[in-house]
Amino acid sequence: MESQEDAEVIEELKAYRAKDIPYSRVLSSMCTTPHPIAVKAHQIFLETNLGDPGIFKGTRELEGKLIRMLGELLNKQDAVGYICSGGTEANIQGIRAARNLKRKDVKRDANIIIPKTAHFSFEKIGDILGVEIRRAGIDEDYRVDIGEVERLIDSNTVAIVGIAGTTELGQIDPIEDLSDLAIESQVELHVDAAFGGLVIPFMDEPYPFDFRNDGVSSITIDPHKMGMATIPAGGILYRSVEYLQSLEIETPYLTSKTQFTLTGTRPGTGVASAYAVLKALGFNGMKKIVKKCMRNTRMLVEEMEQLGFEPVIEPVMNVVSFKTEKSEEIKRELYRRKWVISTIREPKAIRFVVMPHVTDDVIVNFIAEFRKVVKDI
Ligand code: 0PR
Repeated sequence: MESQEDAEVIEELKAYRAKDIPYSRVLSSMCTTPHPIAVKAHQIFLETNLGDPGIFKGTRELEGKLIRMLGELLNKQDAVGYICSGGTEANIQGIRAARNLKRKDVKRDANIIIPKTAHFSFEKIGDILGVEIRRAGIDEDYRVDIGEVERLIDSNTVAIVGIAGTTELGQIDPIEDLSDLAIESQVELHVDAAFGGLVIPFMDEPYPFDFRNDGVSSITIDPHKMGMATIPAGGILYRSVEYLQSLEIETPYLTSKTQFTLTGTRPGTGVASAYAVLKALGFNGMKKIVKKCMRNTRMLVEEMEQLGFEPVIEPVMNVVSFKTEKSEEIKRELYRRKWVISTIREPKAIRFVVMPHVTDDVIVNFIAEFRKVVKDI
């Protein structure tokens, strides 16, 4: 039986948790309610620590199996990598490996070229790794301008970056062209598919953003976004083992002799929950989820167009932004009414991510409230 003290702590925790906004009112998040099978898997792996894989041999084996599954999805069955804390860590490790491989001796003065539309995690990368971040402009469809990337490359460039599913618009950069450019210029190409990695392969006409392009060196792909895994579960995959080796440090007193991960202690829960979702749903199950999200995205677009709002670009995936000069006021007023949406930098627009929890009921409820807000503003 639960002691009096335990019961009191649990009550206290529940009171804090009740202050959180439920996902049914959140249209701004790239995370979602974990799939029920993910929750079950998470519970089984609660005490696992992949930081000491000699102890958690089974968990380590499962991680290998998940990496092979993701590799297969990204069209390279023998890709290597690991499950990390999220897209930020995956991007850090992608760029760190590129820098280490290209700069074996002198690590100073390296630079990378990223699209202007890249996620803010690249700001942290510049700061942590000390690489110069050069930003390339975009074309009228909000894809990176290849000509500008080419002009920015010089002898100190270690990597160029393409985004498959930009945070603000869900757009996909021309990865095929970036791949050709990377090969020609002898630089690495890191693809940030933190969001799109578990969307694009399940779309009706999937864009080839992955290892099929010979120039692609590493890919970020996060199960804790569209993979419906429990948080934290990010993924970094590399074309070959040299990239991992370039990250290795010695761990003399552990069950393993070296470590290539950024964090030491790391959970096996993300591995188990991500694996469980992909295995239980399979390719067709994931396809159905993505199809529903795309259908709901179109439903949201139709409703918003009826209210006079125009999307910045026709949605490519389940992320869509609508132009409005009053983006900040709208976001603030909706938040006051306990609805969460986000805004984007350029152009002024309000942004929605139509995750699996954004069902047609959620959209109907949201639009009813949104109508009132735009009338008042
Ligand atoms: N790369 C891309 C393309 C991303 O969109 C994100 C996160 C990352 C990398 C970084 O991933 P982690 O946050 O896992 O390190 N994009 C979301 C965003 O900025 C993250 C997010 C998720 C924000 C849920 C809010 C939220 O409620 O929108």
